[in-house]
Amino acid sequence: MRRLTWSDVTPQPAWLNRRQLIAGAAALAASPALARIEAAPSRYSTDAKPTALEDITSYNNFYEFGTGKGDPAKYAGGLTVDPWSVVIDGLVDKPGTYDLADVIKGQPLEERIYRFRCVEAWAMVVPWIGFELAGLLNRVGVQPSAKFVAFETLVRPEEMPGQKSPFIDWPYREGLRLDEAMHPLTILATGLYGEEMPKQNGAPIRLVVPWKYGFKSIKSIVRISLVDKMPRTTWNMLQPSEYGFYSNVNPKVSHPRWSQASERVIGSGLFGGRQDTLMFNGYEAEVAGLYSGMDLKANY
Ligand SMILES: Nc1nc2c(c(=O)[nH]1)N[C@H]1C(S)=C(S)[C@@H](COP(=O)(O)O)O[C@H]1N2
Ligand SMILES: [Mo]
Repeated sequence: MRRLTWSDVTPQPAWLNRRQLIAGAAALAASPALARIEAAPSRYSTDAKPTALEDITSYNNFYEFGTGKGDPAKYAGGLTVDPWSVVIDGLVDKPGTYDLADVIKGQPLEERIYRFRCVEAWAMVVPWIGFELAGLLNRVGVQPSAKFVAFETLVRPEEMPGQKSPFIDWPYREGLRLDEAMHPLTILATGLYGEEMPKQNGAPIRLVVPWKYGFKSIKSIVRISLVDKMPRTTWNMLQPSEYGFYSNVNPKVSHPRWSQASERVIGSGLFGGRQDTLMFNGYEAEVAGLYSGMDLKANY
């Protein structure tokens, strides 16, 4: 049986233009109906089995659409993702408002099959399509005084019903230290399972930082700012004692209200389906060096 892809559940006209943009006209011309996003496989991909598309697109955290796991799939369909632009500002040589096509232009798309670990202690494996954030940052020219990268999600309460709640001081914000942002594992994802990004997963462009808890991987990005001070971030603003700026996956540092030593595998059924949490979510060999000499308990 053919694997169900996003195009099976999205009416074709809705994704055709976007695919043209993301995949390029050539790929589209070759096979109009069946074209997938052209993306090279990556040596950074895990060989763990990807979570089913149905689970990846129905069990979500995207508080702009509500706090329930099913709310994003229910309400994100109304989000307009075309046109879309991203402001890149702060300590960069080429600040500006970039159309999405321009953000993606020239960046080599890869399939990155990454482990994905929410701070709530559930885990998935997601076959993202994206490109290294470093590629974009190098293109706009990071100035030597920049130390951090700050990200913001769209604010559009007419289309994002969850934004009517003042629970979060919108926009949703996230941030990385510059070396974390420049790390080759850090990507901007524009799709998954070989198709354009489902809206509930952060269309049209989101961050993915696989060694950190999922809330760092901010969705539907409209602003990227290079700054010299550690930026304010949404979950840290809400509950600083529970959610640190770093939020690296760490089985030895418990959340104040639950252990992080093991995780529930999404899609593995109601019973069982737990596995040990891996240091840096399994990316220790690649990223531990970013934190050498740092106390990971103090810098949670
Ligand atoms: N803008 C925005 N980005 C967000 C969130 C959110 O509520 N709003 N939730 C975060 C959390 S807690 C997780 S676990 C992941 C979930 O991504 P997924 O739904 O694609 O699995 O998105 C993160 N990015
Ligand atoms: Mo999360």
